[in-house]
Amino acid sequence: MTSSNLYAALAGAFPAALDAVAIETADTAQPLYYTWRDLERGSAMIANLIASLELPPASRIAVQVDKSVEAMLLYLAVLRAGHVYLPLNTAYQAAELDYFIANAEPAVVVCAGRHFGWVSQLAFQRGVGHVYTLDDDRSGTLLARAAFHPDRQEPVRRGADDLAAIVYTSGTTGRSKGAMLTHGNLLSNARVLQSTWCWRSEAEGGDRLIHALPLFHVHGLFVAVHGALINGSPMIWFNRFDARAVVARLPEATVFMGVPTLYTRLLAEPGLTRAACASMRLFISGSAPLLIETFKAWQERTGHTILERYGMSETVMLTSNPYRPESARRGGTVGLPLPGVGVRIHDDKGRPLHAGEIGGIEVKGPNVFKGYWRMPEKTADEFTTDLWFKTGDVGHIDEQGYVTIVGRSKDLIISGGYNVYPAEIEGYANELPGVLESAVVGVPHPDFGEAVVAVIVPRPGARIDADAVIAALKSQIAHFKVPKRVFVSAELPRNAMGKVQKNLLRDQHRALFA
Ligand code: MLC
Ligand code: AMP
Repeated sequence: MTSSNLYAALAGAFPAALDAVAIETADTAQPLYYTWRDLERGSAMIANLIASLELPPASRIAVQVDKSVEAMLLYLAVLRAGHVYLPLNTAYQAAELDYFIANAEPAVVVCAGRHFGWVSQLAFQRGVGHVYTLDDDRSGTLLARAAFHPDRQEPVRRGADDLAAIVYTSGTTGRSKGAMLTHGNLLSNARVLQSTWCWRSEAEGGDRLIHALPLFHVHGLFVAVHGALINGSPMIWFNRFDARAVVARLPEATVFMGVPTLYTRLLAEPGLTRAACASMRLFISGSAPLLIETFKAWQERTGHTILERYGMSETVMLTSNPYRPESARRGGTVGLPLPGVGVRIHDDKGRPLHAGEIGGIEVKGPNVFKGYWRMPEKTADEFTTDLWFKTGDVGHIDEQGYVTIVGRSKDLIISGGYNVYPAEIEGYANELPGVLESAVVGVPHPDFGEAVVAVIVPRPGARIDADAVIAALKSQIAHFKVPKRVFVSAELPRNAMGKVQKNLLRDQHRALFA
C-alpha cells in the first residue's frame, strides 16, 4: 500500500511474530500483556467504531483521558480512521476544556467516566455529536461500543501533508494555539530518531522502552510511543510515573525517556545504582533544560551519560546529542540538528549570527508543523519571510554545530515539563475580587525545575489573602499552572516605559525554593 498513513508505517514495523508481547503494564492491579496482534486488532475495532459515525474527513477527535494502553489504541485508531487526534491534559478544567472544544470543533470527545457529566454538557452545548468515556481499567462506553465492531481495518489513505494531530500550546498573549501536525511531520521525525538513537533490531538484541510519561504531550505520545512502535520494540508501560517502581524495572529495559524532573526524582532513589542500570542502553532527557548537576550526578551514579535533545509541539524533535560516542554528549547543550532539520540563529532584526553569538533559534524541516489551527495571522507571525519557524527560544550554535539554549524570548515557564504562560495565569488572577493587577514569574525549583509564583496588587482598600488566591485559581484552572506561592504587594516594579520588570521579581524570589 502506498498510503502515507502514519499508522500503516508503524504497523509495518511490527514484528512478524504478532503473538509476542508488545506492552506489559507495570502499575495496573494485575500486569496486563498486550501482543502486537492485540494492538492491531484493538485499534482496528476502535477505528471501525469511529468510521461507523460517518464523520467528515479530518474530523477532530478530542481526548482527555487518564493514561492507559487503551488510550494509546484510541490514538492509533484515530490515525487509522484518517481523522485528527487532539490530546488534552487531564488536569484541564471546564474553562480550559471549553476553549479547546469551541476552537477545535471536535466531532467526538472522549473523557474519563468521572468527568462525563460536565464534559458532555459542555460538549453538547458546543455541538459535539458524540461523547464517549474511557477509563484506565479498560471500562467505558468507547470500548463497550467498539466491541461490536470488526477487528480488521484497512488504514484510510492519507497524504504526507494531511493532518494527523492538533496539539495545543499556550499562547504568549491570549489563548492557546493548536499546532497542526501532519502524518508526514510525525513519520519523518520518528524515522530520523530511530536511526539517530540507533534503536536496535531484534537481530541486534532488540530494545525495550520504559514508558512513564503522559500520553497527551509530544514527548510521551510521539517521541516515546512512535519510537518503540516504529522499531517493533516492546514497552514496559506505567500509567503514572513512580520513581521507585521505575527503578525496579530498569534491569529489564534498555531505553528510558523523561523530563528533567523524572531524572531528579530517580536520583533520589537509593535503588538507582550501576547494577540497576546494567541492561540500559540509553537515557534520553528533554522538554525542559536538564541541569548540569543532574547530568553529572547521573553519570556518577549510573555510569550512563544522559542524551539531551530539544523539541517543541510545533516541530516535534529538532536537535539531539550524538548517540555515539557517548563522550560526545555534552551536558548543558541540546546537541546537533537532526538530519534534515535546519537550525539557525538570527538577531531580532532577522540578521544571521556567527558561531557562539546569542540570538533567536529558527528552524526548518519536514518535521515543522503546518501552522496554527484557524489562526493564519499567528502562523504568519511565527515564520520568517523565508519560511523558517521562530521557536521563541534563545541560544547559540558553536563551531562544531552544538546548539545551546540560554533562554526564551517567549514569556514561558516550564514546570516539571509542563508549559505555563504567565499571561494566562495573570488573566485569571486579575479577574479575582479585589485584584488590581498581577505578575506571574518562574523561579528555580528543585523538583519542577521552575515553579510558578505570582505577585498580586490589591485594589485600593481591598484585602487579599494569598491562600485564598491559590484556592480560587485551583477551582478554575489546571493545578500545575496555579502559583505555588502568592505574594501580595502594593505595586509592581516598572521601568520608565511602564513595563513590569519581571526580571526584578524573579531575582527577588530566586531563592524561594532553594
Ligand atoms: C504535578 N503538579 C505539578 C506538576 N505536575 N505542579 C507543577 N508542575 C508540574 N509539572 C502538581 C499537581 O497539580 C498536584 O497539585 C501535585 O503536583 C501532585 O500531582 P501529581 O499528579 O501527583 O504529580 P506527579 O504525579 O508527581 O507529577 C509530576 C510529574 C508530571 C513530573 C510526573 O508533572 C509529569 O509527568 N510531567 C511530564 C510532563 C511532560 O510529559 N512534558 C512533555 C511536554 S512535550 P495539587 O495542588 O493538586 O496537589 C514538550 C516537547 C518536548 O515539551 O520537547 O518534549
Ligand atoms: P512545548 O510547547 O510543550 O512543546 O514546549 C517546547 C519548549 O520546551 C521549547 O520551545 C523549549 O523552550 C523547551 N524545551 C524542550 N526541550 C528542551 C531542552 N532539552 N532544553 C531546554 N528547553 C527545552
